[in-house]
Amino acid sequence: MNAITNHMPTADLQALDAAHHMHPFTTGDEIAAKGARVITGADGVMLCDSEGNQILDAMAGLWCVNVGYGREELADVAARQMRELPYYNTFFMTTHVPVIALSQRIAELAPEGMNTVFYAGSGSEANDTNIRMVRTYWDMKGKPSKKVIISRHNAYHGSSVGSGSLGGMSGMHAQGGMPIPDIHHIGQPNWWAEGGDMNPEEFGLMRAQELEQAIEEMGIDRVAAFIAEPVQGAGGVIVPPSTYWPEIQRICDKYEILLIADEVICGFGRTGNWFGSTTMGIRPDIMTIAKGLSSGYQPIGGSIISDEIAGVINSGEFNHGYTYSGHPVASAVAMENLRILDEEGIVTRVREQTTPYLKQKWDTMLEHPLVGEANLVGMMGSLVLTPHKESRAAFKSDTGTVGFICRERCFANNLVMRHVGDRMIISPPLVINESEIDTLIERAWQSLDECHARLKAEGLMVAG
Ligand code: PXG
Repeated sequence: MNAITNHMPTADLQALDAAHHMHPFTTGDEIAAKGARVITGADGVMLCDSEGNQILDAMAGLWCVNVGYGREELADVAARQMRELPYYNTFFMTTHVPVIALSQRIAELAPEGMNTVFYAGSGSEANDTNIRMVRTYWDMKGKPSKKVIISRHNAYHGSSVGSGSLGGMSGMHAQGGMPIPDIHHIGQPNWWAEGGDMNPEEFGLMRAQELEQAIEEMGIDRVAAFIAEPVQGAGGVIVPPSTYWPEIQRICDKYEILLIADEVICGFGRTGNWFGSTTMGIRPDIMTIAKGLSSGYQPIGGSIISDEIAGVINSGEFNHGYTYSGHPVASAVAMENLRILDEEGIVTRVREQTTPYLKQKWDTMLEHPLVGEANLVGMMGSLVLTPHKESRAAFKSDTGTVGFICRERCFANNLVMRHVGDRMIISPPLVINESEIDTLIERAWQSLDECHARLKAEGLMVAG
């Protein structure tokens, strides 16, 4: 067997990759025909590929590399922990120091009354835990009929059978027998696409009240919980109107259903606070965490649980857990990542400096002829592309055609800015500085210009 290294020709690496590696959310034949981009290294906010390109990663990997790439401290902690105790489980009445330390630290950072963590290896696993946790909670409270979890169309909560069912992605539900029973979806607070003639505040209220209608229709004796991302991420960075979350909180309180905030993207500084729930002013009973918890340096996720739920679940045996629940290396790396976020004042800087700076630049993108709406909450933003701003029109071409062209232009200009349908989204590392933000905006503007020119040339600048 020959060693495969960074020094091999890109085409050889691509051929081997296509021959033996099936990629997530990818058409295998397409990747085989075009070849994957081979990322060979990264530092700060920049990626390097096998062709020597320096690419600004405005997605922080997959919304996760909050402290940026190349942090030696995280590598050192991982190596140290691997030497001391590379693995032990947290089943069968055992524990270890990294998981104790991390749990205590998360309890300090979490909102009041949330002091317990159940660990998983990812956000998907954590949301699977949540499904079983809330149903078991109500069972143990003598209300076994409370099983339904209400979620939203176009939500993303993971890709396992349970979490993918919670999510509201129709393309995912079409494959592999999802959703599982007793998951119900209501509308999303996407005013641009679905608000019609209402103003954003009226629309936000209307969408929140769909929760109340669903509870009334199904009966309160059947509904266990509502789950939502404080700001939808993978759905396209959809920022809810200001009326949305207060109304959702009112309804959860009134009917005493559990509120699960999926903080997998919003957590750990992304919105300018430790949790998106703080930014949105909500009081969840469970928070799903992953991604920024370790800045993606190790796979780790979990559920932060209210004292009330922990008290009930702890009174019996919860028959649930993963081999890697509370993995010592992942826990130690997460702990060090939280230290960096805290001691370097990264979360505060996002709130007080970086967000205002990026927002002022991001808003200028509205002057671009393609951009109808520019949203930003902390370090997550979206641009809605449109052929006609005043009527908030969608393109006549299939949804995503224009977004895909724009993403291709971004890639060509050494910028990772993703598309979701015809929305362009960013979620850069939280450590991005002002001159890097300037570069991001320059490359985004250039890419939009090139995209616009191509749409005009191909007759695609047409409303549908
Ligand atoms: N909840 C939310 C809100 C997420 O964004 C998950 C749960 C699942 O986490 P894991 O660790 O199981 O992937 C996520 C993940 C995209 C993209 O294309 C987004 C995610 C994952 C992969 C791709 O935007 N989010």
